[in-house]
Amino acid sequence: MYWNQKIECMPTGELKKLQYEGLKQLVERLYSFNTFYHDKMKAANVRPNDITSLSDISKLPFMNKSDLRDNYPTKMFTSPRKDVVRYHVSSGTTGKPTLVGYTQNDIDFWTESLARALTSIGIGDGDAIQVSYGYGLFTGGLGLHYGAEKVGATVLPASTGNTERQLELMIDLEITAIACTPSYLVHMGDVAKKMGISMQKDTKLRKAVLGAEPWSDNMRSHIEKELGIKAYDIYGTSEISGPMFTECKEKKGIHVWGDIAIMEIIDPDTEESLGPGQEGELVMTVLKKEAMPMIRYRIKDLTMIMDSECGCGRTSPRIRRITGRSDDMLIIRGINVFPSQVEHTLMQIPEVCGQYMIVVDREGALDYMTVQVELRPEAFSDKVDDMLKLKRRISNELKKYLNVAVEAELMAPGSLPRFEGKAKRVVDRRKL
Ligand code: DLL
Repeated sequence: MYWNQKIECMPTGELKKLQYEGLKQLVERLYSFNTFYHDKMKAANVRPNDITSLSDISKLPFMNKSDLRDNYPTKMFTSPRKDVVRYHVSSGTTGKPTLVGYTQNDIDFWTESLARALTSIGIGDGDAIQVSYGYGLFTGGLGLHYGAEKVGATVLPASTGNTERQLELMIDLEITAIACTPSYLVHMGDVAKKMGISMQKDTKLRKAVLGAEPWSDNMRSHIEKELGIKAYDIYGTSEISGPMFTECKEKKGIHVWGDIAIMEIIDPDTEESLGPGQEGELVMTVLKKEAMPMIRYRIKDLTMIMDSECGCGRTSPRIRRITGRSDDMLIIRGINVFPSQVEHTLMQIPEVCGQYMIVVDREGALDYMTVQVELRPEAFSDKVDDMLKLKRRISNELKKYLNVAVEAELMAPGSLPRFEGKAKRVVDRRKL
C-alpha cells in the first residue's frame, strides 16, 4: 500500500529531474530574497546560473548548526511572521537554542512525508496510535500526531511520562501502534511487567515507530521478542522539520522521499562527496521548506546511501540506519545534549573551575547523566550542608539549561584527570 504511489515509485531519472528543478528554484529564491543565503552564496562565489545540473549542488556552500545559532532567532527565515504558523525549538551547541519555523505549506509537506512513511509500515485508519513522544517544543509529538491523523488513525496524544496511566489507556483504548523513543518503550515494558501486565496478551499493541535516538538491531530484536510487536525506525531532525522518514515493512533502510529532500554523504573531515555504500556524514537539502529552507545542511549523523533496490517497490533513495555521529552530541532520553552546553552552563557558576566530566549510564532502559564538577579550592568545604546546597544548585542550573535531569557530583580540587591533548569529557557507558 502506498500513500502517494506516483512519487514513491517514480523512475529515478524522473525523480532526479524533479530534484534539479526544485533545487534551481530554491537557489534562485534564496539568492534573491534572503540576505543570509545571498551572502553565503556570494562568499562561495556561486550564482543561481551556475546550477545547471543536479550535481552542481556540490558548488553550494554547506550549512551548519552554527549558522542557526549565529542567525538566531529568525534571521534565516525567508517568510514574514504573518506566514509562519508554528515554531519548534531544539538544543543548540551553546548559549541559544535552535529555532525552526514553519509555514502552513511546511506543516503540510511534513505531514505528507509522515503519511507516506506510516502507510509504508501499515499504519492506517484501522489503527489507534499512542503518540508518546514529547508534545511541545520537541518536534516528535506534534509531528507524529499530524501524520497519524492524516492517514486516518485514531491518535492518543499521550506525550511522555506517567507510564502506568499510559499502559492503562493502551489497554482500555485497544491501542495497536505506538510512536516513542526505543528506550521509553523498553521502560514501558519493564513497568508493565511490574504491574503484572503482559504486553503480548493484555494489549493489542503490534507496531512501534521508534526513533529520536540511536538504537541497534539487537535492541530491535529484544523489543520485538519481548513485546511481540514489529518495530520500525523513524528518522529526522528538527532542522529538516522533525521526524520525517521511516523504514518500510522490509526494514532494509530508511526511505527518504526524493521530492522533499536531496541527500548527500560526505567525508566529515575532507567534505568530499561519497558514493552509495560508503559511510559518511549525512547532508540534506530540503527542497520544499518555505519558512526556513535548508541547503546542504550538515546533520552530522553517520550513515550511507543504500545502492540496492527495496523489495517494497518504492524507488525513493534509502539510507542505512544511523550508527553514530561525527560530532560529540549525546542523546539522553531523546534529548540532544552537547558537551559544550554543559561547559557553557558550568562556566557561569563561580564556584567551579574549568574541569568537568560527563558520565552517561543506563539503568534498566533509562539514561542517566552525571556531571562531575571540580570545585575551586576556595569553594571546597567540609561543611556537608553547604556542599549539598551547592550540588543542588549546580544540578538545577544544568537541568534548567539542558532540559534533562542531571546529577552534579562535586569533586575535590585537582581530582579530575587532566589531558595533554584533546580533553576527553564524556564517558558513555550505555550499551545499545
Ligand atoms: O529527534 C526528530 C525525531 C522525533 C526523529 C521523533 C524521530 C522521531 P532532534 O531533536 O532535532 O529531532 O534530533 C535530531 O536525533 O540528528 C540524530 O542524531 C538523532 N536521531 C533522530 N532519529 C534517530 C534515529 C528529532 N532513528 C537528531 N536513529 C538526529 C538514530 C536518531 N538517531
